[in-house]
Amino acid sequence: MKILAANQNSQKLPIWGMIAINEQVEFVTMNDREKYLFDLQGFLVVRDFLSNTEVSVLNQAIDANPDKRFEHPRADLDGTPLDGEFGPFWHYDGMLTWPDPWCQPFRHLLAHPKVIPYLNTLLGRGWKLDHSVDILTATTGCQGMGIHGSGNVTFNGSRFYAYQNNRMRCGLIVCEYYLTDVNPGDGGLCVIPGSHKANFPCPDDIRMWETNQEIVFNIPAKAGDLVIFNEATSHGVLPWRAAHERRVAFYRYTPKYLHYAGGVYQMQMPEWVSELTEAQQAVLEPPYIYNRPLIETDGETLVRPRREGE
Ligand SMILES: O=C(O)CCC(=O)C(=O)O
Repeated sequence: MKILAANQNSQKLPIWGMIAINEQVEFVTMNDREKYLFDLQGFLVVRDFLSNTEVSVLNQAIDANPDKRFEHPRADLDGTPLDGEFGPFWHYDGMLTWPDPWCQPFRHLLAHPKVIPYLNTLLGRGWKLDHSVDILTATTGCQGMGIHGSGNVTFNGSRFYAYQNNRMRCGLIVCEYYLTDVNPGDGGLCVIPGSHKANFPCPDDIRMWETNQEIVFNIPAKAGDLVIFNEATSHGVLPWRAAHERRVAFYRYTPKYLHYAGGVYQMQMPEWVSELTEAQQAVLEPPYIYNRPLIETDGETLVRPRREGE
């Protein structure tokens, strides 16, 4: 583990754009094309994010734990094109505490070195896992889910999109790792591109995919691709029509000062957390600002500035 005091970070960062936040440090950000696309669309597809080995180890872990699978309740979508035979997904949860070695590939994704520039750019340095990690799977006949997430219609401090002083900021970000292919027309995750900036409410018949289907984009991507979207971007799920199983790993992150998922917050970390790297542990810290451990772009080094970039 390496811990640097603020301002001692003289590491030369090799790639992409750099941005100084509160004049303290420079860090690697998303590149200009990615910033343009995310700002424009409210989501981004990062192709080939995971290696074939990473995808296959994640899938092996899921295959080895069929007893952890449970069905999401079927919603009453009668008469809408979103309906299907089963609920929208089968979930798996608790992956971070699955017995070794099955927990490892999920722990690895918590602070994956390649995801750091994205989370730093969209949330500011210092971000945390929010909600527990989820695996969503679907088989032919799974129903969809209504489009939700309402842009700028009302200010919502927990799921917003803001752009100011050359920085993008989001309240809640979803990193959705595709573990099987999604081809055009298969179904699964859909978005209304640009809706993170919407000022008017989405009409119910669009939310239920009954009209204006042409504005709803079902994101095709390959196993190993990463889709990042803002929870404020209107998104939903289209019924799964492909013969193969849909599988995605769902990691939600919030800025270091925000906690979304409710419940009684426990300040005591469970024992298993001590098995993680210090960077992975930093992602599980509760919301606070002062002296928070921030992860450098190598995915290992921690810095603890008094405050930065909120
Ligand atoms: O299945 C997906 O990709 C999106 C799921 C979703 O939006 C939700 O669970 O709220």
